[in-house]
Amino acid sequence: MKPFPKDFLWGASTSAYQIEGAHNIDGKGPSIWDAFSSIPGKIKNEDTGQVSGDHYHRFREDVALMKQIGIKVYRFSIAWPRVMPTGKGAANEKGIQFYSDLIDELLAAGITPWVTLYHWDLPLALQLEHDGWLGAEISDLFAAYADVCFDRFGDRVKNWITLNEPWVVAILGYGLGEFAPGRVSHSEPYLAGHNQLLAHAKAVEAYRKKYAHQGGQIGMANNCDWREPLTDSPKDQAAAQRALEFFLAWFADPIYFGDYPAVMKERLGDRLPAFTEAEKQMVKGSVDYFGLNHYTTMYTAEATGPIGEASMYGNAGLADDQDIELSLDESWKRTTMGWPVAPWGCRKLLEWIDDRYGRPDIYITENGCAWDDQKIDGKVKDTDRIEYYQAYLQACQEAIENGVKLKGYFAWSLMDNFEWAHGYSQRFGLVHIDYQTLERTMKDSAYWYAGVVRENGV
Ligand code: PNW
Repeated sequence: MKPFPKDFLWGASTSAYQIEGAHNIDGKGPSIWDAFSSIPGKIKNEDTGQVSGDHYHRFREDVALMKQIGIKVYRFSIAWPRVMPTGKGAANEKGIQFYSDLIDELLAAGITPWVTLYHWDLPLALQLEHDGWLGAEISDLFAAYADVCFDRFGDRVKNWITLNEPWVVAILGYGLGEFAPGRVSHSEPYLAGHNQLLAHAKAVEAYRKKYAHQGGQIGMANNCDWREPLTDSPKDQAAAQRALEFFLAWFADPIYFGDYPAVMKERLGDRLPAFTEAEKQMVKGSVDYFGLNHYTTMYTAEATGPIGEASMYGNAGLADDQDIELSLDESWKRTTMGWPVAPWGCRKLLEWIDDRYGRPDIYITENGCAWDDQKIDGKVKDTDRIEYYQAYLQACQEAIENGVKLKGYFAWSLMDNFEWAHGYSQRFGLVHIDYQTLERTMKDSAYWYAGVVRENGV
């Protein structure tokens, strides 16, 4: 593999509910994921995040592992209900202390924190009292919470991500009911998306107005798969473009251009809320960089009949709103999530973003894969994961050579964790966690990754 630019950032990501455990101690309030995972049938094997990797108690050990791998930047999220148990009002000092200690531990290890403010664990009280992301108050409540985080951590945290994957929250949380809060609707996703954009923009406005002296940067992490036209017919090409606009441009167009894509307005009508002029101005320009979570690729065609099975997967979105039909090539290797390994799609997506949004600085804030662990002689052989990372990093390298301003890459994930509705059945980590004993084992992929980081001289 060709070397990356000298100042390229190498990191790994996690999120609070997926690794912390300690779900009800030191004053933490319940989140919608605590509630959702207590409902029978929602999570594979009835797993919950109550203990998970117990990172809350073992974070010093985990930071030492990061140092060993050579990771230079670490992306984690703050659990809103740990910092504000009911989502508003006074901060919970023990929750603040935990994140403060984690940040200090990272800095002492020479690791730069990248902090996500919202990775899906909404305080349950806000769901019950304010209708979660559907409520008119949620954007102000989020901005007030964000303000507390900037105030308490911003002296040491210089890289912020407001929201993780608003698309997933909207589609899987409010459209397909697969994630918390488990709602099923064809209109709520677009309202939940709208309120997330406003929440993001209000938090960024507060950061820029009150905390400019901290000298940090702020953005959002959007997820998008690549959509490759099934054939080169104009219809399929238009379908693939439309699918990308319903996926990524849904959130990125308001941020870069001040409004939703025309195709969404046309097709959704009243189901897509409209921004006021003042809101357009506030949302436009509300990021300092483009954060991208990317995992996979699917073929896309214009739908010719009823939407088929592949398009019913969560990652199609509401396919009938888009008139698209997804498919895959049976020869493609697929991870245990069922997601195709198609690194060329990563390069094409980076180039699509580069082109559409005027060559922004891009950070891949998540990329990775789930594979079952094969333990051999007490070590985890991780050949498939190494191959995936090699291929996707190669694709990133090609994008950079083609002029894309890709500035950094975060592997998902640092350690095995609670994979949402899949519970502990899907293993994304560079580090293996044995959930019986909570022991950590390094995987081959972690050593390989450490090698790549070293080769690039950071
Ligand atoms: C992301 N989809 O979730 C999240 O940011 C992580 O918390 C998660 O563990 C990781 O990717 C792996 O799943 C996604 O259906 C969930 O397209 C679903 C989709 C995409 C991303």
